[in-house]
Amino acid sequence: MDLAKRVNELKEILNKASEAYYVYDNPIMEDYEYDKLITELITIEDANPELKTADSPTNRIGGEVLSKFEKVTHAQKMMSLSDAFSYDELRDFDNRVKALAPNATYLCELKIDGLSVSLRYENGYLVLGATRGNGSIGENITHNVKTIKSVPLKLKNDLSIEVRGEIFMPKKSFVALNLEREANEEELFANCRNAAAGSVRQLDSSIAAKRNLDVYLYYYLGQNVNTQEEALIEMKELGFKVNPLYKHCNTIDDVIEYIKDMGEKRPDLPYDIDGIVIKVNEIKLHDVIGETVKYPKWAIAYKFPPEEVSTKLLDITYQVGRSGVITPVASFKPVFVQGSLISKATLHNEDYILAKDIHINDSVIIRKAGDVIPEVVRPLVEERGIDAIAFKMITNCPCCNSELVRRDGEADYYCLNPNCEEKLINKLIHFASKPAYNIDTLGDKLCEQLYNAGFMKNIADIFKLKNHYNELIILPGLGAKSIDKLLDRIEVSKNNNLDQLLFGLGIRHCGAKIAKLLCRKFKDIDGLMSATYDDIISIGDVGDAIAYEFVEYMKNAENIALINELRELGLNMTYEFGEIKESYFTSKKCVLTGTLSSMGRTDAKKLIESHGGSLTDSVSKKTDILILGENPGSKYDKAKALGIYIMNEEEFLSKIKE
Ligand code: 3BA
Repeated sequence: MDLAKRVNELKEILNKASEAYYVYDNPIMEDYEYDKLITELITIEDANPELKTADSPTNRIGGEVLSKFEKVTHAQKMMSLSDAFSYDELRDFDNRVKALAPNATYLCELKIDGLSVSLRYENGYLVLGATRGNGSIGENITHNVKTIKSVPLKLKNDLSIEVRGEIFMPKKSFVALNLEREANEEELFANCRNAAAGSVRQLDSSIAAKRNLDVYLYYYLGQNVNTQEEALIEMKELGFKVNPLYKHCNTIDDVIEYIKDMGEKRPDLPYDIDGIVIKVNEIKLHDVIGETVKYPKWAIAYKFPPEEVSTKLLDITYQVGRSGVITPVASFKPVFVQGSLISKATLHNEDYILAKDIHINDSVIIRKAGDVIPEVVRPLVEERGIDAIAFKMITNCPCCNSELVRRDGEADYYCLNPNCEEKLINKLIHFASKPAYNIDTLGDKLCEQLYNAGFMKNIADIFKLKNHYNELIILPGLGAKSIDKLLDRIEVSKNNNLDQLLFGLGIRHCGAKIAKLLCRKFKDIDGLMSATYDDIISIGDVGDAIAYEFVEYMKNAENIALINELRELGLNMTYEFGEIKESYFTSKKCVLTGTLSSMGRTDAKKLIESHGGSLTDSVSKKTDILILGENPGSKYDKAKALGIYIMNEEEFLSKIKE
């Protein structure tokens, strides 16, 4: 076969599929098909590097690591925008514009809360992605820009052009990223913009590749277009992603109408916006109106006030985390902020509350940081009444009453009682949670209930619940069916990989990522238990606080006893490197319908993948096997109609074990 021809074919199909999915939000290919074709392309390119071109979709995978950022001088200065915070200021802007250009009309766009980027194409190929920097000089971030799926690597025409726009992270991706960072004990991003900026300011492009960044373009440099609206349409035709919610307005009253309308839509948009950009639509009028050294006088940004609501702070309560850390929490009269009802917000620690001078019974201003996490902005000191109670940090644990300690140089207080019940419950909750041992039928509430009922005091007890079957099925809210499901899931979970167990133990500073690194190095539980401080430090990516805590944990007699008990209970104690087994499922495309009693969908997918198969969402001619769970959906009918092999759960499990 002519490889060069095949490479061209693959590039064309894959780039088209990606454009349909990421730019037009209109998928034309199944994920597994895409994965199959890209794997083929990677294989050919690896064997024949001369066939890899700049527009190959394999460039998006990332992996290029720079030693420093290169400076880039912008061909045309990237200006900034002047701000308006009120409709009056907008009317002033309109008057200034009309004095110089009486016939001007306006093109209004959403102001995406991300970071500006400039993209340069030469002969149709993307050659440069650069940050705004100080407007004159930015940084070369081409390696990261190439990982953004909606950025065309090659244009349909062989044009040499520059376009500018905003890189952003969708709200959902931001929330998911922070959840993952929390599980890994990494610092959280405050909002979508910081998360996007933090992702493109990385020397290693494989980080940006994982971050689900996106881009909207809004500025088309020096081309033959007459209006901003034409520029947007033209960019869209060239294959760039352009935000569709722009509007052409003839008068400033129409502009204000549009702003109000978008203000209402704002909470429901899948990305953050911080305002509306208003531009004179007629490009020939831009020179007439002019610019200052910093910003064009033909455009302005109306900034939305962040939605802040006042409510009454009813109480400050305290949570005891699994490590014993005490977190003060504000409880206030429930209020709606940007679309959701909230009644609690973390107050972090003593210093935070004292610095903000928050009193109980104060009226407080609440807002959502980064549009998601509720935050107490400040108290309304001027409205403080005689019922206000100054804050004083508690001295004893709210749960077990033991005296709290604040270590030198730390802001947090800790409860050091190893038997503090709230701490024990939170340890169990952490162990069962998704990023740890992932026992999805054992949620927070059930952990608490089983702890309080006396059946589950520590991690080992989870695996002994089956000895209490008759007592468990009569607990309030439970029953034989839910207990069967719970016990099944617990049994299956014993095969989990060792890093999940290690993370689940909740060793101080040992997040999910560190647990993986340690397992990779020491391979099994005996290796981990006998690792010395120096062995751990020699990994390189593990710091000395972690090494110290880890060795201390493994020296402690109670911890050793717990681990030995878990071993006897049959939990997997070796680290699997994720090799793929040759099996019945090798290269088979499976689809699951309904629910399995022995595992959730995520585990079924992992299991099938580790046996060489794949699990996809929808049935097609190419599906090999339909796995039939309880309460199947329409996939069952479709599979029958297509004559696809159907297997029930029992057969699935026995084939896996073969
Ligand atoms: N339009 C940001 N600047 C924008 C081209 C001008 C402009 C923005 C904009 C100056 C957004 C300043 C940084 C910059 C490209 C300069 C937008 C947005 N238009 N829709 C008028 O959505 N955030 N930002 N970026 N050149």
